[in-house]
Amino acid sequence: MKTLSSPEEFIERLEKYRDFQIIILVHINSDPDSTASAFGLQELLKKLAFKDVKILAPEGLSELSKRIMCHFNLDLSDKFDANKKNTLYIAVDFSSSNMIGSSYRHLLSQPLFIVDHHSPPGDLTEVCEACFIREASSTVELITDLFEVLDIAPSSDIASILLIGLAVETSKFTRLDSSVLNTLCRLHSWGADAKLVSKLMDVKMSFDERMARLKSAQRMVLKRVYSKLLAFSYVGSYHSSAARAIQRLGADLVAVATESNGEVKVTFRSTEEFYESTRIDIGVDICAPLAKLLRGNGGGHHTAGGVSSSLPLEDTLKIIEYFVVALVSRRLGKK
Ligand SMILES: [Mn+2]
Repeated sequence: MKTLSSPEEFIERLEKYRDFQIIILVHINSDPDSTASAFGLQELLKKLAFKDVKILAPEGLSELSKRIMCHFNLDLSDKFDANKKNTLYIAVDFSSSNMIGSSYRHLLSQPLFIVDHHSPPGDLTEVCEACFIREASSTVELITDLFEVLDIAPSSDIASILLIGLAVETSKFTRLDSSVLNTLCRLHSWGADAKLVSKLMDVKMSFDERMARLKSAQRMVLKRVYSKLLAFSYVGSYHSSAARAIQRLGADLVAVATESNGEVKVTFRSTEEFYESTRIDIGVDICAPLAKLLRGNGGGHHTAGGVSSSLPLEDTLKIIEYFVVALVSRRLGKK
């Protein structure tokens, strides 16, 4: 693995690929962090006079990402040649191969760069040419770092898009730290339009999403371990949204599973308070070991993450519940 923590080095490595076709890849159901980071990076590379820089969203964008693109009149219709010899891929906001559908994984055998904020780093970091990875609230923060070190200002539209990505990833700045604040100041100085955050983020939830949230609450298994409330559930779709909903109901940690096209996925969330009092990092302590147990992939950061599982939904849920309850009991039992 060639992990680079410095943005300067990352840019330096890119120089070698100046004459390549560069394709920025976003993850499945690209969220505003991934989408904003891709457009930010595309603009930065164009300003650095890289000529051929395109964005590829192999498996679509989230509803909110679509809204952002529509508002700014952006599209992803750029034609690119998947067989072109000299192609460099840059994965933004993911470093695990399960974040891109199996029919596109072959693309990753080409030279690959990664910009990502998830930990622990995923399997793609083993095969990439270079990766700029640091723990941060969002990939937007890392893209902002790149503009900053190069002393290049993004357009005000890109600054606004990055701001929305940051707002979504920090739940409208409820997870605020000095690094987020610093990024906010920079985006503000580049002309980001703060009013757009509420305008674009306040989307009425669809009937199906509300149904999924309510069903997940209805099916929830609740466990109390010392003073912690742990919730486990499953839904047919919108599992991330359902996890957020159960967290808002009052759970300290929540896991919601879903099964689609024969693949089982689980999303985890915990509160900042849960992390502070248990030091259980969802990415490191839950998703990474569970990925092995479930023969899948996984990753995340300290209060959010996900795993895929090769086991049936019911077995997956049992293992997760057992694993998480035991982990929390051990951590808190020692205190
Ligand atoms: Mn992200």
